[in-house]
Amino acid sequence: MGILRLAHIDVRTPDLDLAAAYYTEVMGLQSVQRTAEEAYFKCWDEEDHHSLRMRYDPRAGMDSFTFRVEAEDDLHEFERKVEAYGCPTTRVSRGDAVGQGESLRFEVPSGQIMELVWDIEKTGNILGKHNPRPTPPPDLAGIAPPRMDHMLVNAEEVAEASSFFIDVLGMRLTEQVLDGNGHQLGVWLAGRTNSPHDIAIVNGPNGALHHWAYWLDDWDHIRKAADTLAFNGVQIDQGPTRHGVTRGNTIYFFDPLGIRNEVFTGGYWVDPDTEIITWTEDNFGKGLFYYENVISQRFLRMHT
Ligand code: M3P
Ligand code: FE
Repeated sequence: MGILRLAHIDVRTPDLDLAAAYYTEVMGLQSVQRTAEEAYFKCWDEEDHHSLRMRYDPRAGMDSFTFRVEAEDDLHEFERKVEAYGCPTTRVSRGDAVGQGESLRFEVPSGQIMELVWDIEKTGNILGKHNPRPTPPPDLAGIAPPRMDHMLVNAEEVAEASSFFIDVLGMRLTEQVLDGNGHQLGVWLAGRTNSPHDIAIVNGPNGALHHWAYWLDDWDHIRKAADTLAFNGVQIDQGPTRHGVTRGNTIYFFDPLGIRNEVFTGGYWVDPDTEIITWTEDNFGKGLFYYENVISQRFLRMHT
């Protein structure tokens, strides 16, 4: 049993038309379903029904984030474990959410709503399964990332949130930042992927979303993404640069309604027995942005 990977993020946006235009034309996602109140998007190489759900709400921010579990029965086991830890859970029935069956919902210790699901509607990627071409059609708009990669949430008590993800949900710690007293300021956690992180947790207000990130295949695509963002007048937050933590190449920017996005590539391959990397607070500047070695206040303090 276990947590496989990030499945989708559900967010609120005060201007659904503007957000949809940005996520399709600039980010280059595929629009899979749209009503007056909500919109569903996916990347061209994703198999699930969607990886991003947006709904209209006057206040931008995250409703919930969803991870897929390995086996159908895992929902029962996680229900027991999460309840035993002291977090009440609820079941969302098949038919109550688009693109998936029954799910388990609960509030994690840092205040975000997390959902676990096994039964996901598979609609396939853009290439198909019959003699597929190796690349997407050349005329995709915008950045067009192949898939969503990871997300980052804030927590007032990083150690408490981190132990929930590790001890209760069984995720693996890959990197951590410790303050001078040995307390965790940030943690990077992997599910069953070989990525250095599927979710990270960094000190900040409970309940907050810092960003989610899309994967790009190489560093040159990060440079092209920066060109696309600048051409479209998107506000860039940081980069293009490299993280010390994860070693990934990155650029951060804001969607038109103020939610931070990242595109990410590189990093290293994590095996189940890879040893944890530890950063000390005095080196956190390099951990964040290896070339600049700065802890930007906007980067740390802005979230939705
Ligand atoms: C990443 C990453 C913060 C660190 C962010 C790191 C907010 O986004 O992909 O490794 O302190
Ligand atoms: Fe990130």
